[in-house]
Amino acid sequence: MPGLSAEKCVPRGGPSGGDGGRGGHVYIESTLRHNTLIQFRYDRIFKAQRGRHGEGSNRHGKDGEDLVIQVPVGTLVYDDETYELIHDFILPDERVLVCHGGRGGRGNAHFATSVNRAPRHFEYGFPGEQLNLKLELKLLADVGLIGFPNVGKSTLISRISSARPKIGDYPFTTLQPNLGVVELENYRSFVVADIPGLIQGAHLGHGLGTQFLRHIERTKVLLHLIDLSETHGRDPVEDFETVNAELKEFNPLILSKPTLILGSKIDAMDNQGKLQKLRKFSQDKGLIFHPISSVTGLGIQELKHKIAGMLAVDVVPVESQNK
Ligand SMILES: Nc1nc2c(ncn2[C@@H]2O[C@H](COP(=O)(O)OP(=O)(O)O)[C@@H](O)[C@H]2O)c(=O)[nH]1
Ligand SMILES: [Mg+2]
Repeated sequence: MPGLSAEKCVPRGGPSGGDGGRGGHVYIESTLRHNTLIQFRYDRIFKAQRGRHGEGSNRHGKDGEDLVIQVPVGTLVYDDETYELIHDFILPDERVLVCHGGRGGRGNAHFATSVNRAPRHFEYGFPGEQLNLKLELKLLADVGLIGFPNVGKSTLISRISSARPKIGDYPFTTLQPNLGVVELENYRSFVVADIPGLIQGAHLGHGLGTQFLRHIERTKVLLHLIDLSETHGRDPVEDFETVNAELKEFNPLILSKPTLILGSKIDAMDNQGKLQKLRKFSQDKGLIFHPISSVTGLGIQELKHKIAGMLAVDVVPVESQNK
C-alpha cells in the first residue's frame, strides 16, 4: 500500500480521506449523421456515470464519464415540465450541457481542525441534476415540397437531387420526410425536403395528418405541386385551395412564404385545359407558375435556377456589408 509508509510520519495516521469524484455531465450534441429521432423511441433514459469514491492518502475519486447524446441538426430541446426551449440545434456539432453531474462529497481531510486532527466526519456526494426533456425535430431545408399524395413530389426530389425516396403510384408512399441536396454550378447548392402528401381534413388527422408540416415551417421557399395529368379527375385549382386550407389550419404563417406553383406530369396531359386554368389562376393571384415533367425532364433545369434565384434574395451583397 503506497500511502501507508507516509502515514507513519503523520500524527494518528491522518486524516487523508480524499474527496469523491464528480458525477459525469450530460450533453446533447447535434450531428449530421442522424436524420430522425427514431432512436429515442427505444432509449428513453440516459445517465452519465457516477463519480467514484474518494480514497485514502488524499486520493481524489475519479470523475464519472460525461455522456454525450447525439441528435440530428434541426432538433429543438425543451424542458418537458416548463416547456421552456433549452436549445435549438441549428448547426452541426453544437454541444450543450443539459445536466450537471453531482459534486463529489468531501473526504475527512477537509474536516480536520486544530482541536480535531483526526475527524471521522466526511460528506456524502451530491446527486446530479435530473431533467425530463422533450425533443422535436424540424428539418432545416431551404425548400419544401407540398401537394396532394401522388402528385410527383418524391419523383421530383429524386430528379433534382441525390435523394432516392420511395416512389409509387399510390398515395402515402412517403412515410417520413426526405432531404435532398440540389447541386448547382459554382459549388452552390440548396436543400429540399420531401414530406408526405396532404389531403382534405389532414388537420383532423385524415391521411397522415399534418404532423410533417413542422418540417416545412422553417423552409424559405415552397414548391406546391399540382398534378396536371389525366390519371385522376380532380381540378387543379381546387387541389391548390384544398392543400392551402390545410396549411392554414396548421400554421397560417406558412402561406406567407414565397411559393412556386408547379404544374407536374405535363408529359401525361391529354389537353392543355388544366394547364391553362392553373396558369391563369396563378397569374391572377400574382404567383409564379412553372410547368414540369420529372419523367422527361422538361422544365427541370429552369426550375432549379428559379429556386436558386428565389433563395438568393436573402443574400446580402459583399460590398454593402463593409459600409
Ligand atoms: N407521367 C409522369 N408520371 C409521374 C411524373 N412524376 C411522377 N410520376 C408518377 O406519379 C406517381 C407518384 O409519384 P410520387 O413521386 O411517388 O408522388 P408523391 O406521392 O407526390 O411523392 C408515380 O407512379 C410516379 O412514377 C411525371 O412527371 N410524369
Ligand atoms: Mg412521396
